[in-house]
Amino acid sequence: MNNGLVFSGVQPTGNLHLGNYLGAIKNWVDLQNKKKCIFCIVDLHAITVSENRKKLKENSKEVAAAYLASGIDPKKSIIFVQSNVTGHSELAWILSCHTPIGWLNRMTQFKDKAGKNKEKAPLGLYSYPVLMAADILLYKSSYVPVGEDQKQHLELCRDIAQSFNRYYENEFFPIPEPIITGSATRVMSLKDGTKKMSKSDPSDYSRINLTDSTDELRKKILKAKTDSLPFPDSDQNIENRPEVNNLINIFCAMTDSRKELVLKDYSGKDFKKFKEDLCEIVNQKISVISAEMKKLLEEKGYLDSILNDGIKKANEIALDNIKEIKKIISFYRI
Ligand code: AQP
Repeated sequence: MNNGLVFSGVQPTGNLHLGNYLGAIKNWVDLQNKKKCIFCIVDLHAITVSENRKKLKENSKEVAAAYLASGIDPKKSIIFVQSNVTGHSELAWILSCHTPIGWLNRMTQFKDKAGKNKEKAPLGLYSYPVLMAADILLYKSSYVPVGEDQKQHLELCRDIAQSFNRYYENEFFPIPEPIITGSATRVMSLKDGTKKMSKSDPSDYSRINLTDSTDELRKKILKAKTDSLPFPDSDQNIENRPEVNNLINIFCAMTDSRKELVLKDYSGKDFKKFKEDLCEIVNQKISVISAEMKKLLEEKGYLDSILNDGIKKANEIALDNIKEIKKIISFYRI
């Protein structure tokens, strides 16, 4: 049955960026006023990449601070750290038994992240999408707000849910719907408009971090790659200009404006003026978020108490659902 519940998460891998904010967190803030939401800090996912295994505790707190500073309200939404609710790993195993290897072989994120070293990549990186399906289905979630990059994983999650339901001839798992909204569902690197903005890009100039100072983000935006053509006056003039398109999308998403209005406002003006205005707009939002994050991280015990409360609430739902799932599978019970 569709319970209308929303589930999403971010990996505690440091350096949350504008892509995470515009592609995911910003949309969550609106959703929490309409639906019951669970926002997870997915640390089990973070350990699939060896460089991310350090500073997990600090990074988890930083993500929690980013959630709160961006406007997630712990009175309305459940906020917790994944590894504290054992149901995620338990369900991941069960679902892995309902996931043909051929489905996983199609996942492009594994191919991108494993690169040429596929044979040496950890099994966890390969089965990452099954854990993601478990995260969502553990709460029988109906909606999953994510950036465009997670669309394929969401489709797999739907296939896994259907496969389980079909096998046990019931409708236990709702088939979750992705919510991919806003003008910046895929924020691209500031240095290469064909690559997604990412925490793991070696160049810090490729992304705007939520903790960047005014100076840093100004330098990054002013240096962002564009081209020698004039500012576009229509969608047609953006074709084959991925860097320009990216900056305009960021502008639209930050100001909640329609693209045609932005194109009309800036057509005929030079990029310098547009970039100056973009610095101002991004800085207004990011400086408030980063100042609030700093305050929350310095406040002893506050984040721990929010996360503890979230863990208890998430566990209550997870334990009930795991019990039901085990009954459906008919595992032996005393
Ligand atoms: N560039 C992006 N544009 C729009 N949305 C994005 N998201 C990530 N990058 C972009 C969305 O943010 C949410 C959390 O992502 P994540 O941190 O859990 O994992 P990720 O997608 O792997 O992010 P990164 O930055 O690319 O991390 P690394 O470099 O470690 O792999 C998701 O909803 C995602 O769609």
